[in-house]
Amino acid sequence: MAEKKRTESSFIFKVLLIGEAAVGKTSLTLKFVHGKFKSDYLLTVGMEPYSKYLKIGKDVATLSIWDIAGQQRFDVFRTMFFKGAKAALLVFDLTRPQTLNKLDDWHEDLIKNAGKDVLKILVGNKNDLVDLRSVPKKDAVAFAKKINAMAYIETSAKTGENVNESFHQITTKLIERAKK
Ligand code: G3D
Ligand code: MG
Repeated sequence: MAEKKRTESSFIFKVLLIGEAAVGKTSLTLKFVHGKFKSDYLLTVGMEPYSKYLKIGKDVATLSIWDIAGQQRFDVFRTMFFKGAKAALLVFDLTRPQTLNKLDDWHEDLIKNAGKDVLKILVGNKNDLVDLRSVPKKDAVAFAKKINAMAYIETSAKTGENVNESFHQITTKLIERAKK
């Protein structure tokens, strides 16, 4: 009797980008989704999620990517934003140390609203601004460890460095988890 062989499976994951204003959340999202930097749509207006289809090995996954606008942090939409999220990129700006410090609050919000099992990756963005860099790698690594993030990655939405890698890493892990 012929048995149908399972060759691929598909998954849908809600992924959040959180962090202070102007760290590059929208830029990273657009770079990943459209491959572009500095588009006309940089302003985060609402909460319309972006959708991206990814193929990793034999698996396919659709990411529903939610990029929050800073000012929405305290309003009623927050519940909707966090609800059902499976993973989050906690983003800070490598040229502004206070944006890393502030991730403590964002992390607290995340856990409170999305649960403690949400997968986290710490992202230090604007890696291209080498001369302005003011966050030592060890500080970021220490924070990643403290919040139990799966990784710390330095990115540039401008050059594209490590942008795909960040989303791929998180998706690979999400698929792994979903299969368990
Ligand atoms: P946000 O969504 O987190 O608020 P944005 O941040 O994506 O709107 O980005 C804020 C500003 O930082 C934008 O500049 C954007 O172009 C810039 N930016 C984002 N990522 C990078 C990066 O990796 N490198 C550099 N050099 N700049 C980046 P403007 O001037 O449009 O306000
Ligand atoms: Mg934005």
